[in-house]
Amino acid sequence: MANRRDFIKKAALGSMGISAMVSCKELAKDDEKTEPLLVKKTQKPLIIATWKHGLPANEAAWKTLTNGGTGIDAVEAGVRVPEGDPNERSVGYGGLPDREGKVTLDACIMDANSNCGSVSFLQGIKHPISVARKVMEETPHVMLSGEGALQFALSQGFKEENLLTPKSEEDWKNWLKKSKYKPVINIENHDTISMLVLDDNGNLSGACTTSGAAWKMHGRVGDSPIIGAGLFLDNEVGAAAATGLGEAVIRTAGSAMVVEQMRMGKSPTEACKIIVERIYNKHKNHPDMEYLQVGFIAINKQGEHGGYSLRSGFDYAVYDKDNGNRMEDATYKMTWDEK
Ligand code: SD4
Repeated sequence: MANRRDFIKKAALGSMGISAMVSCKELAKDDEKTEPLLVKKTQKPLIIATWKHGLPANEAAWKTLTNGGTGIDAVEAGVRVPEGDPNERSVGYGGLPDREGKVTLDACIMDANSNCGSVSFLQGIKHPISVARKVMEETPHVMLSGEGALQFALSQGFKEENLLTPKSEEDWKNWLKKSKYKPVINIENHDTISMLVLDDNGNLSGACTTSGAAWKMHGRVGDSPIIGAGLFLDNEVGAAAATGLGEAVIRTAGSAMVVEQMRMGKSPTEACKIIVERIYNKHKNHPDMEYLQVGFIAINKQGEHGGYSLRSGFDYAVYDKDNGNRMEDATYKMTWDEK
């Protein structure tokens, strides 16, 4: 544990030399597990996105921004990359299905004016994020679900298609043999993409999209389409997004709370850490604890970014002008061996 933490610390310190501005802050001294959390500041624009599929997603978002697109154009273009990739088994086309073999998708999007749109339990549409954007721009509502979301998507010209790839179908049939439900995040390759952008004008945008927990009950909706849970931003303060077990993030209004911590002056990493600690405290005696993983990413208006997860293994992609596109390890509370 110490070694990995040292590694993370050193890796982060190593990047200090090339970062535009970096400072170091200590958190509460009474927390033995606390490590110095770096405040990483970069030039605008800045894009961050969860997990390794964040790298190609960031590329697409960066291209959109630098070709004159808005922050919303960028986050939509970015997360559409893993949505359309059949090899990404946790987002959009090729995502692992529920226990009935249906791929059901959740997504949401939010702009700097607090406009937002969301779809949940949507089936048969490859790019739920683009439907969420249409909900935001073309309807008086924030959220459409299930059959209604599908009807709306079709009315907007989206094409219905089979999202269950042969590989996902095979995995589902194998799972059916035991039918054991255990949504182990970042082990079962079950990773939502959440993306946050701070554009050249200092405005924030965010998007989040997923096929949700593999083998979930039919009809289950996670945190990812819920504004305030899977994604939240306040253009006066900052933006945050979640990955991990959605039930735990919903129970704690996770992303909204991270933004509120930043409003109270915490750095993005500190803010994420405080809410992860809260989730841990509320779940340490909960049956979900055995496989619980939750991670947050956050950026603030000053161009600082950070991430923090309950358990090891969470990383996120960061793209800025100075350092290009790269992965950063999130700091974490505990390893998978720790209770
Ligand atoms: C969900 N939060 O549906 C999503 C899943 C996820 O990394 O983020 N996995 O609960």
